[in-house]
Amino acid sequence: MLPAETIETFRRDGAVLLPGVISGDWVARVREAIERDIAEPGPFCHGYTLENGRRFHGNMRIWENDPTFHDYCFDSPLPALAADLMGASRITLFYDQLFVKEEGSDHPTRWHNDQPYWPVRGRQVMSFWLALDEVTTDSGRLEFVASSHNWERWFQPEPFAPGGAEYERGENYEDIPDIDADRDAYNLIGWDMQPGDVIAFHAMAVHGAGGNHRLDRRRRGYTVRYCGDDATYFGGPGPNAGLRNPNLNTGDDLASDQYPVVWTR
Ligand SMILES: O=C(O)CCC(=O)C(=O)O
Repeated sequence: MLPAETIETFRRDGAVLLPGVISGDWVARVREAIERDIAEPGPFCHGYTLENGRRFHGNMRIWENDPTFHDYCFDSPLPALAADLMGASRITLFYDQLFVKEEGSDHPTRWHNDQPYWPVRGRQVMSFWLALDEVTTDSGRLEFVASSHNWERWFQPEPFAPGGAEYERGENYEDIPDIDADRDAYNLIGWDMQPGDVIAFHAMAVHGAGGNHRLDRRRRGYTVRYCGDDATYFGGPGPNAGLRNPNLNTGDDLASDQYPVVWTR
């Protein structure tokens, strides 16, 4: 489905822009579902109000309760694209997550890599971040440290905002360097985006995002995380409690009600 060059870029850099891969129809449906979620967030909501009164709405595992998010995770082009990018023969849905920076919600998203936050091990683990608005530097576009997915460095999860989820110290996890203090030392990549554009990125890719400094535009992002053939459950210390699966043990195959198989070759 994808040009070989796109797959090569994903594997080399750990992140690649997929322009316009999500149709206007999906964008409209996901936007409506986001409003439903904001009005009635479920148990995994991690939204908060900033000191300036502006709102950041975040939530996860929302496909489990909303038919539109469910259908997007299962039936959009994403599972097949994940298989292509990772070279996988089977795709499980790990979970989905919303990142809505309302106008003036200027808190940056801290630099991190995702997999230390997650109870999953393996190399075939990735995400797709969908833009639901035009995204520019001043509205909080994502940035990645190119090729950091190959560093094999597990950075300690920390709360994304004061009062956010706390994390146990993971075994062999280290503190993230201050990337903003030394930006020239890193090969940073990022893209302005239009609604329907998606960034595909590896779960070990170091990334962050600016705040939304614009007062005339929201920055709605919706991310879906998928795993491929070599991913297994991890029950040890470090990851987010809300993503754990009480029915699995370390080393188990992920396929389960919580992490359903959504695509097979
Ligand atoms: O949208 C953001 O600000 C952060 C997104 C992110 O970290 C992710 O999708 O893993």
